[in-house]
Amino acid sequence: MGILGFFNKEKKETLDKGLSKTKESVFAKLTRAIAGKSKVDDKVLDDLEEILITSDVGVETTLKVINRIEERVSRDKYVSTSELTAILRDEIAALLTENNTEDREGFVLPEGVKPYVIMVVGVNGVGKTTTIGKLAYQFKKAGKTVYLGAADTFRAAAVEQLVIWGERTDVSVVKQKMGADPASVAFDTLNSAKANNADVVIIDTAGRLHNKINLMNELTKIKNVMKKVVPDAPHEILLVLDGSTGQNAFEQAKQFTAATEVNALAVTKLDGTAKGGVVIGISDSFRIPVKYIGLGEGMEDLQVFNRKAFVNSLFGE
Ligand SMILES: Nc1nc2c(ncn2[C@@H]2O[C@H](COP(=O)(O)OP(=O)(O)OP(=O)(O)O)[C@@H](O)[C@H]2O)c(=O)[nH]1
Ligand SMILES: [Mg+2]
Repeated sequence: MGILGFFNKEKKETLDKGLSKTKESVFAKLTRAIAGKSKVDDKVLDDLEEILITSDVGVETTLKVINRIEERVSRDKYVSTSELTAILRDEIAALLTENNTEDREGFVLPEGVKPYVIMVVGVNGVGKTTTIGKLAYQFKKAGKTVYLGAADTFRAAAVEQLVIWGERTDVSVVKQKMGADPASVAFDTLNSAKANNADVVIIDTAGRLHNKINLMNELTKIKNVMKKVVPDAPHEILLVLDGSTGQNAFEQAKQFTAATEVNALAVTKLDGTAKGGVVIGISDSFRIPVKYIGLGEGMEDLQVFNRKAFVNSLFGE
């Protein structure tokens, strides 16, 4: 087994397929930038900077990557353009893994925390409910007892959508009527979960309220009510970001992390977009780890984010 031993073939295929648009776009630009050139010079580096920025890596992260490559070029004197993708891959992987936290292997819950409570937040349409369904599937598959709480009571369809995911994955869903108090739904969910000795609770929340202040106040209220049942809940506040919105996802991450105690990120919809580079920028720019990536609408299309696997998939191994 290599470093990616746990990362099986099927998962790699989903990742490669999901990232293919981003990869094609980056490579097309790279090919153009180095056409007719044999050596990495200032012009190539300038073009590379532009490629990374237009691939949604973000300015700050791009500059770090360029600096690293510049250092390497000045150290090695002659760097051929044919080495450029390999160098990019190595330097981006090194940058992302520098802050030495290990990538997790698989959908694992911390030991001794029961129920482990995950509150899922994010603006409307980013993929919260779908991500919850996919997580429910994975935890259930791992033999865990899962409870879902339909605390997005803003729309009737939201509750139904979660109920469908509950049926599909064969896990319990706690709900009330549309318009019910979301905090009350969360309270009920935690009580049921506790009474049934559940391993994990995932709370869905509304992404759309009358305004941003309302939304943040409501999230705070849900959090506080949950503590009455499980004092250290929520253990995880998972912010879901739509990767296909590129820099917008970045902005949302900034706003949410400033307003709530988000401690995990999920970046969805990386399939079908050329903006997958945004994961590199987000992973580098926020202290909060990108925990999951969404690569499709199916149950199996959520992966635990692995920085090396991601960069390898994007720039070839
Ligand atoms: N292609 C693709 N589609 C996704 C992914 N994740 C979610 N979606 C789709 O995005 C749409 C919105 O997803 P939801 O899960 O309903 O989003 P939400 O954040 O719960 O939305 P609200 O409840 O309205 O706030 C759905 O059509 C999903 O199937 C993904 O990783 N890839
Ligand atoms: Mg939803």
